[in-house]
Amino acid sequence: MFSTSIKMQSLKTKIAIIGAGPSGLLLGQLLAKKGIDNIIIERASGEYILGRIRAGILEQGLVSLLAEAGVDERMKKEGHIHDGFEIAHYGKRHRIDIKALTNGSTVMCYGQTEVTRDLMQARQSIGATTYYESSDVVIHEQNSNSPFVTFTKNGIEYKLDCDYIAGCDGFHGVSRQSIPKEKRNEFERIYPFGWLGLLSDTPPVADELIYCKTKRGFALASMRSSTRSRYYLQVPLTDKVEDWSDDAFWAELKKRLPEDVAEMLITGPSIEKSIAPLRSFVCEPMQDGRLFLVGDAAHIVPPTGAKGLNLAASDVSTLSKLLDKTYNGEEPDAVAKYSEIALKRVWHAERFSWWMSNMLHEYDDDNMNENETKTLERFMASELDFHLNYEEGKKVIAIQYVGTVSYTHLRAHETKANLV
Ligand code: RFL
Ligand code: PHB
Repeated sequence: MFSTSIKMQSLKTKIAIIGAGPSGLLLGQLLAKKGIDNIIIERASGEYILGRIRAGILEQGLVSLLAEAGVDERMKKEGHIHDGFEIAHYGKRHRIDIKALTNGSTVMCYGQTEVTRDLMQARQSIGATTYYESSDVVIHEQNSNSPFVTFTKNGIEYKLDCDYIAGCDGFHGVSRQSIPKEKRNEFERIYPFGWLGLLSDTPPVADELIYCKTKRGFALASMRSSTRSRYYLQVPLTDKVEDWSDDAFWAELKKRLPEDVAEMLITGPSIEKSIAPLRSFVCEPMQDGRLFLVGDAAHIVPPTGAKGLNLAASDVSTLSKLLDKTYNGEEPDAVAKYSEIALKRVWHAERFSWWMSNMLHEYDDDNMNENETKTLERFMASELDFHLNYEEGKKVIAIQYVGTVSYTHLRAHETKANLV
């Protein structure tokens, strides 16, 4: 039994949110708009969070959600709408015209850093509370009617009483670990390579993203603006960032880009360089009593399909609607459906990201013999032939890239649950 120490400060809110990444901040903002008060507890400083370079591509569902949260003003001015992207297969460029192939859907190129900055500012302007640089965050009694969270900040211990807890604390957070192991069913695939990313203040090499499959490994040419580029290289898991000077990065990238594109590449000093491992991961269920897992706390996708942040936003959308129904008295037990509804979209995005990753990376898997490797290569070559050279195949990529399939699926489940 937990006993409150005399020094402990008591706090109270409706929703305790753990983590001030995009999931936590967006959930906080949407709930505040619905009049549901919440407090965010975050381990890192705001500055540290804004220094992490992550997603760059937002689906229309997320763009609409940012509008609903009232944080889309800067994105509308500074973001770039993309009507398509390219896949280069051993140097041959294929355009996926997402707008034409999906009856008008597009994606928004606007960095996660900027989305987070906009959400932080919006939270500050409504005067909602965030405890940055908190430590020892512990979740208590999520299966009772009075759950609470304890944490420490600046040497002061706090007890936060709440109705519900949203675990928005990413893959390495405490929320998922607070669900007893025997209640969790976890699915995982760790890929035998990582992505080395480089950010530079140089103009992007092309107007649209180019995903490159080459014999030397995968590469991606992406961007943040007309003056800022983001590039990635597939690297072995054993590589360290220190192994890669800027010069070595640019030289390798030039070899992986199609020749005519490489000729246009403008290089410059890196302003950030990091290696991210690739993983597919899902925790089922995404809730335990009054604790809900949201975003990367519940699932991870390899970045190849640009789905992680979009999936996190879809969780946030579903949870905020369910909490609204619960609080406005329409359906007091609505939140019980969260995991079931959210998981439908999760598995669609997991499958798409896994499939794109398999198709576009070079595998050097020690567990396969030479013949198995060659056979797999033939399968992947045929996958690419179908998906890059036939309209039907391109459409399959396009509708999943923009997210319409998974959203249609999610909407069907939300409709069934009376959410829309
Ligand atoms: P985050 O962003 O990890 O935030 C979690 C927050 O929780 C805090 N935290 C704690 N706070 C309190 N107590 C604790 N014990 C805590 N432990 C952790 C952390 O400090 C942090 O602030 O999770 P969130 O909010 O769910 O957001 C998920 C997204 O960040 C992630 O899915 C995307 O970045 C994935 N992703 C992409 N997604 C897209 O939709 N489109 C893309 O183009 C895209 N590109 C990418 C990506 C991820 C990448 N990396 C580095 C993994 C490209 C890359 C390279
Ligand atoms: C990025 O710009 O960081 C980015 C874009 C598309 C992806 C992954 C990452 O698929």
